[in-house]
Amino acid sequence: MTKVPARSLLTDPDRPLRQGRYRSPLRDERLAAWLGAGVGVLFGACFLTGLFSHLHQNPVTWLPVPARPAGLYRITQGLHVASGIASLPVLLAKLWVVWPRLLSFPPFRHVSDVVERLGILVLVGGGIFMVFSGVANIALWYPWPFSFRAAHFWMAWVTIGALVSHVGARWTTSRRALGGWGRAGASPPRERPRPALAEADPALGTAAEGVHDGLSRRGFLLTVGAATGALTAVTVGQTVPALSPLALLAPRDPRDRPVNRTAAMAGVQAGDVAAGYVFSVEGRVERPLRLTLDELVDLPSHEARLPIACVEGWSYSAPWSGVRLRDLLVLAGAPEGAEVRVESLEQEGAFRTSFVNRAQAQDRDTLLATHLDGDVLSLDHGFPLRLIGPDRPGVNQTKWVTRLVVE
Ligand SMILES: Nc1nc2c(c(=O)[nH]1)N[C@H]1C(S)=C(S)[C@@H](COP(=O)(O)O)O[C@H]1N2
Ligand SMILES: [Mo]
Repeated sequence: MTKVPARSLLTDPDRPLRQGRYRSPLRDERLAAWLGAGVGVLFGACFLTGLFSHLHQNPVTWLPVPARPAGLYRITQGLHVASGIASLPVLLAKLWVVWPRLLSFPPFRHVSDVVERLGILVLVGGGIFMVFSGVANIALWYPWPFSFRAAHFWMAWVTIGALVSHVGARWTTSRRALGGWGRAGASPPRERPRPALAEADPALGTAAEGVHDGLSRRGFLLTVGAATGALTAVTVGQTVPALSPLALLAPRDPRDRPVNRTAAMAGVQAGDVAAGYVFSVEGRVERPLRLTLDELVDLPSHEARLPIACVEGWSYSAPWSGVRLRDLLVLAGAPEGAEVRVESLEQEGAFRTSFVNRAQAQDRDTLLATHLDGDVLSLDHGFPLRLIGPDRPGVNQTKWVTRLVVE
């Protein structure tokens, strides 16, 4: 057996990691900067909309979520899922463009190189984890022992932290590569000479080398854009009605009024509901209420067209009708500015209760609904009574409601 010295992997002309082996006119700084900007915008949008969703599910008193516009959560969460999915091809393209640089030999010249590479590892690993765990959650597939929500939330901070420090480290180079935007009197981007990574690092080629036998930079960007657009098109139909026929990769079709957790899964049985259903309003009220279903249905009913928007990205807007929450609060003599905890017949499960803040409790469209699309609710959609309110995530639209506790 011939002994191959370790370094030959990097220096032998025919070895894959040899310097300069991955020369391509596409591997230049300008393209890297463009793709980096794309990843930055998509991750940024995904992060902010994710924080908004977190705030809905983990309310804090000093920053109450608004009740209006009614479709706000539907838009932010649609954007969250779409931007997360769309970021994947852009992230992979960016990695492809810069990876010879990540493998260049010697691996680092300064301590700062090590720090930068570790940061990139966290950014890429974190980004891939975020998209993977999000998509797995959409598929209701949890191939890990930890809590999805906690891991997705904390990893988002780690990833965005790595993104911010990477942007900080690359800001000057990227701005130069993008043509000095934002500087007064800068010439238009295309006319500026483009410094190539190859100047600093022989592992990278430059567009100026004239080896234009493959894709052009524009062609490459268009391909990445098309991949991103196609992924978006086959998923975003779960929330944009006009595109629903295209939503091949979205597991649930909103036109079918999907159900994530059925009554059977939640341990709620039709028999139990029929036998002894009582609806009550308790807590900080002057006149606690106990109503049968007939008494509840005799109260004035209102109709509201409201979206139901699952955190997983699917949503639809439909006519709901039932009793206004604020009417029940008046009936029970709840104090001004009351906030409400809504409880389900469901005994266990993360979504058996939800919180309604002051603005949402007072909104004319926050209903304890008995009907959807003009029909009595089906057991799976929460019969006999479910909460539906403006600007709330699906997880907070509690089904099989049996009690309100005024706080
Ligand atoms: N009690 C209870 N209510 C619940 C849930 C649940 O698991 N238990 N799931 C929620 C979630 S995640 C969503 S998206 C909506 C979906 O409503 P639907 O099943 O009527 O479509 O119900 C919400 N209400
Ligand atoms: Mo949901």
